[in-house]
Amino acid sequence: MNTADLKTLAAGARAAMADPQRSFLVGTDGTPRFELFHAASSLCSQKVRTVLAEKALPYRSNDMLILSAIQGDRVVPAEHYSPSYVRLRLHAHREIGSAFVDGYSGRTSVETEGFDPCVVPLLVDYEAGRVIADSMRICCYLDAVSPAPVQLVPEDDGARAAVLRQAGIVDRIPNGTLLYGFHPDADRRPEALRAVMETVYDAKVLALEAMIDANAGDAALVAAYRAKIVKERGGKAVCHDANFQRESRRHVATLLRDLDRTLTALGTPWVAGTAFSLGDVFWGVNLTRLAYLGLASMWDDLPAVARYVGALIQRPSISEEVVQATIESMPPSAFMEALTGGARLTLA
Ligand SMILES: N[C@@H](CCC(=O)N[C@@H](CS)C(=O)NCC(=O)O)C(=O)O
Repeated sequence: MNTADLKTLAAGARAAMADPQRSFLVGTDGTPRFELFHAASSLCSQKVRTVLAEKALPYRSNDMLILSAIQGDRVVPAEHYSPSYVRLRLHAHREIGSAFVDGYSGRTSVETEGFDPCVVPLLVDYEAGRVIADSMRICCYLDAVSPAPVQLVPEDDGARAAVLRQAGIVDRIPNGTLLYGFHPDADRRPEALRAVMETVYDAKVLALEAMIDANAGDAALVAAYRAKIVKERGGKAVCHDANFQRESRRHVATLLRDLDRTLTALGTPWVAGTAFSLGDVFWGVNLTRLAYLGLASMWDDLPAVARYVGALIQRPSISEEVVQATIESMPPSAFMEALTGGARLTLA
């Protein structure tokens, strides 16, 4: 896409944000190469922001509201449902080629679920005239175009495979279930979050139906919104399903035991060796989310994971873009204080 068209769509996506102050420059470059559409609280966005921070890359940050709200008889759509933003994602989708998402598993991986046209994050690269969707692809792209000062995906084939294996494991964790689902035995999510989750799917579907009505003449947009509705209806169907919730948590417990074994066998500070890598970025984000949800007890008997969490949250990029961002953008969770000892962690 040419730069003028990219700029027009990006400006449209920004214009749909209720508060223009949530669009700002990170770094000192007045016209940065990159623009990121994301949300402070979003796990996938945190991965990308951590990579940008590791590389000290300047960018325009658009911190979007990704929850739709029902206000009286009116629905206020999430900002990432706007036509301009979804058109940007559809453009990025052409590079990926997979089908649209067509159901709900609790996972958000493009690799296993298909492409969701109505999510964050999204990266615009004005220099290359490209739009990149999906956190895994965006992180690998940023690492490739800007390998200094820290290369997060090594060039050596074996090391690269080990890093991408760990990032892939995290990419396929059923985070949707953990955040949106009502666990029958031990739902430790903050009360305010649970309250939101009781109506979140209805708000999403109403908002998406309103977007279809308002854009009925645009077949591509309508198809995108329809795919999203299928996924969200699927989420609603299982959010109170006890077996589904228990099974997701059991699966995560298995992954954590595997992680403990990997860390113990390696004996290195990081998950794929002595160098901090994209695997650590992904685990740092996900382990922080598990702690926020009150699930840090899952590594009570996993000493290598416990040590790893301690090291991850001391890393300035993770401390700022993940831990601090979670505290500032999500309903308060007492479990975050347990993770940080109540202190702001930024070391820089
Ligand atoms: N595979 C995608 C998943 C993106 C995704 O599911 N994003 C979530 C936040 S982490 C989102 O935008 N949720 C809002 C919604 O579904 O409406 C990626 O890694 O970028």
